[in-house]
Amino acid sequence: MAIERTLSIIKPDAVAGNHIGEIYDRFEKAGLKIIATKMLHLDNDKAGGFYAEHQERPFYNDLVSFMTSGPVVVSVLEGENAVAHHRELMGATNPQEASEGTIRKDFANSIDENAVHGSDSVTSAQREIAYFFDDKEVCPRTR
Ligand code: RTP
Ligand code: MG
Repeated sequence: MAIERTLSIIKPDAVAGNHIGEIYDRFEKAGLKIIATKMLHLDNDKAGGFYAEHQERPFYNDLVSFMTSGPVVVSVLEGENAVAHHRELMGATNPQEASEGTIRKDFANSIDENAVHGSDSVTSAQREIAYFFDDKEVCPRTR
């Protein structure tokens, strides 16, 4: 399997719930390496641009409003098959449909406030990582 990179966002509900450490623990225990990270309070332009693909969807305004409601933690994860592996750890978009033991099952309350984001393809991951990080802010392991 290929070594990939993917973008993770711990969303405002999970930051407010004090779940940053527990979510990071799941990534690390699953073998995903955190190779970049920052905490940000997104403004409308930054959050709206991130979710631009959903601009015409009925939930877009609520999504941007939620994503700007408090700080988020944005990270780059690296590992084998990282894009799909991370999505498996996250669980379904709607936490009511998420499998037992997934992040959304355990930490999310609704489809609108669902704790985490993860890139949905390698192509999206490349775009999303560049949206938040300069090359020099990404720190692959040297040991
Ligand atoms: P994300 O991008 O946040 O990782 O979530 P996702 O891939 O699982 O879902 P996506 O289809 O990309 O949707 C982005 C976010 O929009 C909200 N959403 N609401 N009410 C709805 O039908 C609906 N569909 C999507 C969710 O909060 C989702 O995370
Ligand atoms: Mg998505």
